[in-house]
Amino acid sequence: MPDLRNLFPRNERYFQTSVWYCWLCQFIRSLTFFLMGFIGYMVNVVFGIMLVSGEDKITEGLLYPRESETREVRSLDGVWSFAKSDTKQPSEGLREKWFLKDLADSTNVIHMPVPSSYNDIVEDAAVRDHVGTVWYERKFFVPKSWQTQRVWLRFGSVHYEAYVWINGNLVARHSIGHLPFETEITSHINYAKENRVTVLCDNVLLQTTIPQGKIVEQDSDNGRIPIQQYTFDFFNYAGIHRSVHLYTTPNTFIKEIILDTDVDSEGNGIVGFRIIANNNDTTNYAKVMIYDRERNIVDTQAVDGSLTGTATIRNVKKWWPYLMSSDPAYLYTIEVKLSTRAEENVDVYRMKFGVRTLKWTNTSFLINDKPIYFRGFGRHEDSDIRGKGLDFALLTKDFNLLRWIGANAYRTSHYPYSEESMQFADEHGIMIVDECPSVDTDNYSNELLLNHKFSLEQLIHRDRNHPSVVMWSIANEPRTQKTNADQYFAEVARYTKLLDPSRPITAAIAVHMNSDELAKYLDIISFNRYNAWYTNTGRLDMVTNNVVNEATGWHEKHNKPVLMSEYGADTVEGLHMLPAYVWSEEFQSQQFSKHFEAFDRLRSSGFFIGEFVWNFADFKTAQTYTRVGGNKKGVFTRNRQPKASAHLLRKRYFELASELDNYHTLPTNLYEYTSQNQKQLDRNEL
Ligand code: GCB
Repeated sequence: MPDLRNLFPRNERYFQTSVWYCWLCQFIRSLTFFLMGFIGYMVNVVFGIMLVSGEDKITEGLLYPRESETREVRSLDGVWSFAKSDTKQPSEGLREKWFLKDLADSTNVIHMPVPSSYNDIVEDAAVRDHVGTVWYERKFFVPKSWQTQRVWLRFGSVHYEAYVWINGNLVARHSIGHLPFETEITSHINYAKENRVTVLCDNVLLQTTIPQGKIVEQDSDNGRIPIQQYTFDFFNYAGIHRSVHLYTTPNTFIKEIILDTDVDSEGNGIVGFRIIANNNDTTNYAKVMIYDRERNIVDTQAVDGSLTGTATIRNVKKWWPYLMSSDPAYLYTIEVKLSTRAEENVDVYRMKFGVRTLKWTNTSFLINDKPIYFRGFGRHEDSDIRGKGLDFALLTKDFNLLRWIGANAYRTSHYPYSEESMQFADEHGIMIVDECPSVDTDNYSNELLLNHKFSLEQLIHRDRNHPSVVMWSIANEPRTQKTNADQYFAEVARYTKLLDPSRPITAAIAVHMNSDELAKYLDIISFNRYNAWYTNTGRLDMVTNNVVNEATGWHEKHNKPVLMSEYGADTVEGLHMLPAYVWSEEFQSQQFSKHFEAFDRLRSSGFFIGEFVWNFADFKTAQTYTRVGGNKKGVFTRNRQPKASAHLLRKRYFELASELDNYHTLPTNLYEYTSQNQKQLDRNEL
């Protein structure tokens, strides 16, 4: 159980003393940092000291909450009470123990929806731009029947750091947003009375958090205030971003299920499974049933001891990506019934899974032995009002749009997306490049390395059973030209491959290939480049050759498959300019088209495996003069309406499906009728 004495939020120190004293402290701190940095640098240079890996943390449990004959699930989503701390006193609520009574008895509260970011819910810039802690609270009852069960409290994600109390008892603490955590609360629950859950959420990002940020103090009209700085290009939304669940398990329960699927030479599916029960008792035994989509039993296995076994699916229907097969995204269900010596079927858990193979070479990446060509997007979890809050209407709409446009993949730029979205990807056949939350990685330190590795460990633990996940991305645009980047990423890559050797690893690199120290550790090289936007702005005649040369250079240097993980142009919907001019819809379409030419040239050279537009939809960023209402590189607006480029991209993605994946049932409205002659030309091209 965490110790309350360690709980004071990380930015409190800025306000414990008077201003001049702070200046003095800061001067001394800066001097110390400078000296330490200098000494550290000398140590690195002279002795070549390496970053050490330290202690690796291991996640346990966290099966997605699902009902069964032995489990009940209750949602705690809804409207919670909410209070923002005074920015200058982020620990006030802790000192005054607000968690011991109703939040409204300690401070002013307002209504706050869960799940949602809190930033855009109220009309107050102080909430939107808040730095530090906020409080959430709600009440709930649990039925008496739960008294004989274990009761768990599970959060899909609280950004960035969370402390959770049940009826005044601290039950959980978790760092790193975008990832789930849970805790058993059986002994803290009142079964006959009302219960209270209180959450403290801290959004502060430091140089050792994932992603990194920095708190600086600045003068304002209201005195000195902390400002959160970060280099990444999306708004640091915060709050309880994903669903909160209460669920029950029996006393002895299934804690984890780990799957490892393959296809044998006769086309049978091989499903390796490992079941972990909480009691680790070797007298446990389990029955494992595999069902096909039509609910027919296709294999049954009985295991005991280590609860490890292999099921076989005759003539397996493989999981294929969207448009790569006439029956994509085929999912089976595994049903696990755990028994103990004392009781049969104590716990039952079911989950869907797919069977597919992944292989990669120096030039290609294969799914079910067929080369993959990614037609995809970089995305964000972002929308108006909700920020990064999970929203099923939005999720469903986004997957409908992905299918409408003919995409077969996206990267979870730049952090793990919701578990529900991973389930959607499995169901829709969308391949996922699954990214951990490390963005613009810099100022390498041991603590950062531990957190970075922990973020990957939590991500892989959460997503390892999803057939849609085909690759891990270990960072976005890390500063891989800097001192220590080499040792740091050698360790991150080693650790990721150790956790999951069945998938290739990548990172989206923006550093020039001559100074980069990371690509050598990757299986697949992804690069981000904004030709005609950040470089040679407006020059549509300086795109195609540059893209071809850069991709070819990466392949020649490292002899690995290459994909372009970001390209694009900010575009204000409704702005039209001829000839094409930056920010106009014409410019975005023409800039895409220049990339398409490059991609087609690259495809014929054999090592180029995919294209990911930046971005699926417009999204909010920190306020800056380079952004008009946020980043406008979306192919869709923030409200998910298509810009002109969406129609162009749709044609290309379906044409590629037709050319590469023999998918010929194209949407009838792909080409609008213009003339008999044109229609003929379009058809001939396919
Ligand atoms: C990038 C980043 C992405 C930004 C994008 C841009 O390279 O990876 O997070 O949003 O550029 O539009 O500047």
